[in-house]
Amino acid sequence: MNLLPELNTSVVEGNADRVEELTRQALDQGSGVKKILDEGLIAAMDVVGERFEKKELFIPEMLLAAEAMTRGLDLLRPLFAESGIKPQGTVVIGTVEGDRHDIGKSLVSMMMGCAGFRMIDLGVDVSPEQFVKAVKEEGAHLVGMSALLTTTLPSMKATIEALKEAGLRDKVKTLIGGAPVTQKYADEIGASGYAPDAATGVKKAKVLIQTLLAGR
Ligand code: B1M
Repeated sequence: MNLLPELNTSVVEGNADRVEELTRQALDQGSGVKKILDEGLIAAMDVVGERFEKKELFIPEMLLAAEAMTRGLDLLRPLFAESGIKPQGTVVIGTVEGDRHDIGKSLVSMMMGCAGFRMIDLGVDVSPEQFVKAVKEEGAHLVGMSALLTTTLPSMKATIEALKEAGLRDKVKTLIGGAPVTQKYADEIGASGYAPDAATGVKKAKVLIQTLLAGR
């Protein structure tokens, strides 16, 4: 019996226990990791992203779906290396210095992780120096920054400046988001991209990393 359609629906519905159960069963049945990931999990998050864009579901449902998917992903992650699935790129993400708002950043981080990126989540109140250090240590392709306070927007600019000073600006792309952030602000501070929501963030991250890798 093909369990993947039900796995897909369970992710969309945010039923984490069922997702864990079905992922285990699908693995036991011999469905490949990549098939489970693509058809069961990632396809479901595409549905969630589309419904969110159409305002058919909202943040709480999106968080539940992301948590449910993470439960399935946790079972698959150890098997990725054996299956030859390569991460799409490494993303260092955090809420910028002075800002402790966590929910939006974590949602973006989870969705990017679900989309196949290797995520280094630095948490909240992350200083420019911490971002720079993590980019160097992890060989990141993208720095994702979140800010919810107008008072912490300048920390995004400071981080981009710090990346430039460390000689990393051409080696890494930057993506910013959060309620007070706009495309105009991204352009002003020289960020590579801006995303108004998590689903767009995933799409932009893919494009930015592809552009970076094409230029190397
Ligand atoms: Co605070 N807070 N808060 N808060 N808080 C806001 C942001 C505020 C707008 C409320 C208000 O006054 N109406 C206001 C900011 C005003 C301003 O600067 N213009 C505010 C304030 C003032 C404060 C304090 C200063 C209050 C105080 O202590 N006097 C204080 C600051 C603490 C600090 O950070 N140093 C504070 C504290 C808190 C709590 C701790 C109580 C709590 C945070 C809990 C937590 O995160 N664990 C909190 C909350 C919950 C909020 C509101 C109510 C909700 C924020 C949220 O989680 N939204 C918020 C009001 C609001 O936004 N309606 C408010 C849901 C989340 C999923 O959305 O984070 O926007 P969001 O993320 C979205 C997109 O923006 C985007 O994708 C996400 C999903 O679609 N996105 C990205 C976000 N990051 C991205 C990164 C990307 C791409 C997309 O790429 C990397």
